[in-house]
Amino acid sequence: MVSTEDKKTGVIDEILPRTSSLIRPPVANVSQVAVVFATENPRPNLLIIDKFIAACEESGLEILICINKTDLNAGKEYEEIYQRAGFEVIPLSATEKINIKTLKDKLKDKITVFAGNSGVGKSSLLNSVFGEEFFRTGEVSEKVERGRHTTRHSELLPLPFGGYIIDTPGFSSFDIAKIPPEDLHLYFRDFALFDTRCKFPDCSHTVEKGCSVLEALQKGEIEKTRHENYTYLYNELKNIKKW
Ligand SMILES: Nc1nc2c(ncn2[C@@H]2O[C@H](COP(=O)(O)OP(=O)(O)OP(=O)(O)O)[C@@H](O)[C@H]2O)c(=O)[nH]1
Ligand SMILES: [Mg+2]
Ligand SMILES: [Zn+2]
Repeated sequence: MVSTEDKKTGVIDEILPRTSSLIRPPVANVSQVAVVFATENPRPNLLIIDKFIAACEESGLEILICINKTDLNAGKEYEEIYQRAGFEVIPLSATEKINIKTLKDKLKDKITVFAGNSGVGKSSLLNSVFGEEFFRTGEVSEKVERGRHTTRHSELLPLPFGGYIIDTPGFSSFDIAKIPPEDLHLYFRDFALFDTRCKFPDCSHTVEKGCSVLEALQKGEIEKTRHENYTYLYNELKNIKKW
């Protein structure tokens, strides 16, 4: 008889539950996502960022906003948008080693996946965290301000001070197609104070006159870009559903 060992086949004893999952990047059991973008080169696309954040919220992940390349442009406006929306924000510079200590403190004892467009400096930030050139980094093409997808696989590495990090290849799009449009507002944490107060039971919080989310927007209590991106994504999800 041939043993399992000889046949080089394995037996699955147990399938552990996945505490969190993301469609892209393909990693499981992550406790936190560091959403990385650069203030410049490449400029941030807040629609893609808000879409990614919504998908992370839906997965129940902790979110850390990492604003890199603040040596090129301070990017205070981005810091304000996400701080006011209720996120933890760290302004960083991998090259000038700005706030790396703060980043390290936030990574300690957690499994953090680094996600963000190609060229924003995810691998560079991680090299600063390790204090060594662990990860290969690549230039950003000047002409199109696009990264070169230097990191090709997701890599999990233990941190010397506790916890794990996962460097991922840059992404340019992220799928939130599984979120029903009527649930999308739940994944915009800055709407939470207002959507519960909305007097319309089936409100989309996009155009309805008298909607409390729109009133908060008008009073400046919700960031304009956040609501704009919410509306765009809401309509996108609605159109997907029709097909
Ligand atoms: N000025 C400046 N440049 C930076 C900073 N961080 C990274 N860079 C540069 O940006 C380029 C891209 O950095 P990477 O770390 O390779 O970016 P990435 O996000 O890992 O890119 P992918 O692996 O393609 O997803 C490199 O030329 C880095 O030297 C920063 O804080 N300031
Ligand atoms: Mg990389
Ligand atoms: Zn409403």
